[in-house]
Amino acid sequence: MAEEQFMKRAIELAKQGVGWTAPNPLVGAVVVKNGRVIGEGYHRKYGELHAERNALAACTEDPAGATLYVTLEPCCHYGKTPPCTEIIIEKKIAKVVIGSRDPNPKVAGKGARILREHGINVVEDYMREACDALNPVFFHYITTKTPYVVLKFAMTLDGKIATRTGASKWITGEAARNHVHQLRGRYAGILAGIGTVLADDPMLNCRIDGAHQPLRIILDSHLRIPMGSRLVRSAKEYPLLIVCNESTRDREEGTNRIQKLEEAGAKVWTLPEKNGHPDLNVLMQRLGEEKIDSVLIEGGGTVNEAVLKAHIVHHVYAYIAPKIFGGEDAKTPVEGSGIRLPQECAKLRLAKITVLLNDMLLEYDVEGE
Ligand code: AOF
Ligand code: ZN
Repeated sequence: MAEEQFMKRAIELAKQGVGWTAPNPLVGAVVVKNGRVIGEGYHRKYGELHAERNALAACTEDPAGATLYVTLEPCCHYGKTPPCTEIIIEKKIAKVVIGSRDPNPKVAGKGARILREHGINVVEDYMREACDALNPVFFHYITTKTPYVVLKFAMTLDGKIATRTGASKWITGEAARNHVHQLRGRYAGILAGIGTVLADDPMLNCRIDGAHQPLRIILDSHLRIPMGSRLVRSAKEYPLLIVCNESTRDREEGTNRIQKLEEAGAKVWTLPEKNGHPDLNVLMQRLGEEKIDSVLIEGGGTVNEAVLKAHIVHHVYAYIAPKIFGGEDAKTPVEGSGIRLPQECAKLRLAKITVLLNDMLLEYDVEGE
């Protein structure tokens, strides 16, 4: 196998951890001796062994003198697990080929240095771009301690998210809708506004067997969420967080509602307000403290406008269906008052185009966020 194949394999292995490693990275590792793979591993779940240790433990023969391909720089700190550098040295690995650099301040170049100090041949930045693509969430979270925020919407070719009567089932086809469930299994939290809840009574869970279930976060300034909604009724089964204004809690009826929601299994956060709604920047800080490293926004136009205005969005998924609804009253992905001048808008860079049967998925990175 060519060298590239070994790192490609490590990347494939890393992906098997999708949804389960948050807020830690996706990492894969392959041990190669005499041109043959003798061990493979990946980071399976937050708090469990790192990829390197799993790969070394899985070796079918003594890895002394072998090369380790790993998608992320090995760690050198005592965290939930002992440093990977230690086991690499102990097992007498001769060469370590690293994809991504680790921006975790506890590692950040020290892992590679320690290996070199022990006479190991270290190659850095090997297929770095492909390895970096595994972990935009981790790279953002470990350096900012706030979640990586992804905005998702589905619209018709003429930019509508519903018809003029508000009907929205369905805009995209089945392949695109399945894709959304994959996203829900990938991100730690999923956020929507109370408007969407009242209009659609959604579940906002991931309907893929065995997938990770995201924390369902509802922006609900005045606690209007019905106790009979599917979200509240399923709160003991799928985690639910309702975010309201501090002033809502301070009213007597608010206190009662919070108590009832908590009894139903939901968590309720009361946050300081900004423009009459929970301050989104404070929310992001709080979610970060709770180890929520990523949030998928499935908001509806009001929430979408609010998150864009708060400059908290890092990536956009826009599904475009081959339909034209028309109608000046038909809703669009971003409501509110909008911006005044073209140069005031967020700068998006086209990152990827995917065809999903008859629909298109356009992905963008938000620059400077
Ligand atoms: C992982 N899995 O395969 C690698 C990681 O809290 P700990 O002890 O699990 O350490 C987490 C840090 O270790 C993480 O932030 C990253 O810098 C480094 N590498 N982490 O969870 C892995 N290789
Ligand atoms: Zn490690």
